[in-house]
Amino acid sequence: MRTRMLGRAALDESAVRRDLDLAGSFRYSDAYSDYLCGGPWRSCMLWAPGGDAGDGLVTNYDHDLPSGLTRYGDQLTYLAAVTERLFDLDHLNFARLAVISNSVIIPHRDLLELDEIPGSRRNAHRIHIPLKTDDQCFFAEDNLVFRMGFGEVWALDASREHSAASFSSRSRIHLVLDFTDVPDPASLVRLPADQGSDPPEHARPPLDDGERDALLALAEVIDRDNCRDVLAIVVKAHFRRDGGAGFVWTTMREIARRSGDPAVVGLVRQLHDHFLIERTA
Ligand code: YCP
Ligand code: CO
Repeated sequence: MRTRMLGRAALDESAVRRDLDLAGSFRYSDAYSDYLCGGPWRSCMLWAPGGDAGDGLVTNYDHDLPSGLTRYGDQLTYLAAVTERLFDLDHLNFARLAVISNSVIIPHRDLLELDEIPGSRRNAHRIHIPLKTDDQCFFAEDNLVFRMGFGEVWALDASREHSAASFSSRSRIHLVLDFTDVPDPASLVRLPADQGSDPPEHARPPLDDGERDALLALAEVIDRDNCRDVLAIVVKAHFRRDGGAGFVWTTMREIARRSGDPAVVGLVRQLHDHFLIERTA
């Protein structure tokens, strides 16, 4: 499956703003912030297995329990009503607010750490609805970069390589929902089927040879201490220039190789494997 826009949630902007103002006083988790370079990934559970907001790490919830509204979700009456109106709550595991600003997400695949959870209970389908965003916020799936607009309902394939960027100091806030597996994911959402569309590409100029050489010259400065800083530069470049399929991790591996430093080669391999291939938590 590829990421698709399923339709629009027809949100009342002032009602959303009221809920988000209130949510400003909630306690957020910094779980998963190691996926980012820059500001943290802050999240707040509105629905979760057992109904407790918990610590935000999906693997720390008892997936045998039915999902319930948390004490935070309970206060956001408009967003809770929208969620109930639009989605099949029987298969909802988590609904959370996810907030980023001035940050990029390292290209990764999700769900890798959920192997231990029984197939029928673990997250399998993800939906994003932007509640606050701007034109300096981008999402990327493989080598496609696009924007998600306010109120749009996006079905993501989180098992594909994806990434996001906020080049803005204003908070980007998405409602992110995770559902268990069902034969037909379209059945999770109550929206007219004909509203859907593929992501409209945000066209980036091709990365030219000079720019590529400049990035590869980071081999001269990369070390164990600044490896993630170099990764941040390469991920940011991915949102501004089209460097071709697999650009971020190919470039990182080549920078590491050219550095001639086995510690850097090992660290980049470890990061790559953690974000794309295998992880336990
Ligand atoms: C995402 N994946 O792709 C999230 C961010 C880590 C897991 C945090 O939006
Ligand atoms: Co992800």
